[in-house]
Amino acid sequence: MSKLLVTGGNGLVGSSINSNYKVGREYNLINFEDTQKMFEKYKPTQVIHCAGKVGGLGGNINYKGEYFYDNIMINTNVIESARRNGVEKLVAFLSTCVFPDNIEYPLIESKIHLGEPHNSNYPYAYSKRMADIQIRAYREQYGLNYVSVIPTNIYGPNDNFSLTHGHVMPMLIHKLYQSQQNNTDFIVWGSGKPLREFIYSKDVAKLSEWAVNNYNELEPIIFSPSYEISMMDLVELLVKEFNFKGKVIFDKTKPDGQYRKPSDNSKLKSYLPNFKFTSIEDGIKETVTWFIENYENTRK
Ligand code: GFB
Repeated sequence: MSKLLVTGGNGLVGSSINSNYKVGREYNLINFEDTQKMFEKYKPTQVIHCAGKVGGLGGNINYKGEYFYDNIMINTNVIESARRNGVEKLVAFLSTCVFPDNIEYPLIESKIHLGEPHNSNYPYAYSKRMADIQIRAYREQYGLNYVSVIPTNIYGPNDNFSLTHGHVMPMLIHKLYQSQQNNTDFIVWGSGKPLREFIYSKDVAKLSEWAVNNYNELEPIIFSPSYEISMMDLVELLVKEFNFKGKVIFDKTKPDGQYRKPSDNSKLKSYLPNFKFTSIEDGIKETVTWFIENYENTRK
């Protein structure tokens, strides 16, 4: 009987994964003994490892030491403890920000280690690259069928709507909600020119459930709809969703971060040619509805 454990089980992706065994912050995965306790209690055969210290541009720029230390400890502990506790299959999460900054686009899986990541998030990026290295080493020495997946910018219900550390989608949704409530200007960071690819959290949940049972390659796999949108156009979609009539201001004193990170999803399509990604319009509608309905209790 397979038993699937989800780390980061209350988070953006973990909360959408179909499993009876989910852990949130009950265990401190930065601590190896505590990580062992989690595995000894649940004795899983499979793991989808979603836990990590994640955040948007602001968080990554201002807390580089923590983003490196927390993630390298969490990933190293979970992958090693899984091995020691006989876990047969583990899926770890990377992100398209781990790719090199100056490289020929589009991003494909084989380019992951071919250069320095963007300066805004290199500590997070390298800590995630090391999870790929640890998995490769464990496949070679122990013959373990552990794999990693590379989603683009994820958004959806149960995200962190923090006004300082948040990713662009949840942060703009929270700010727009406040501007609407308080009749204030809607402040957007940067020039609006950068491009991003967004994937809905429920699509990532479905794809990681597929990967735990069907993806067995050494090389990671990109989870992406391979559709880029500018921050300017994203703002237009959000303003339309809120029917916001107030002033929109682009604060150019705030960072733009990496200009773009366009990814190629041909490998995923070769496995799942008919996978239907949720459109950004539908994903935004569901996320905004969820945020307004859960405003008091949501992470922010
Ligand atoms: O999502 P985000 O914070 O992270 O920012 P990255 C995406 C883009 O949105 C940047 C612009 O170009 C920002 O300048 N932006 C506009 C805003 N207004 C806002 C705002 O109010 N808040 C935020 N946060 N952005 C992260 C990496 O990079 O991507 C992480 O740092 C991780 O490590 C994550 O990989 C997926 O896409 O720039």
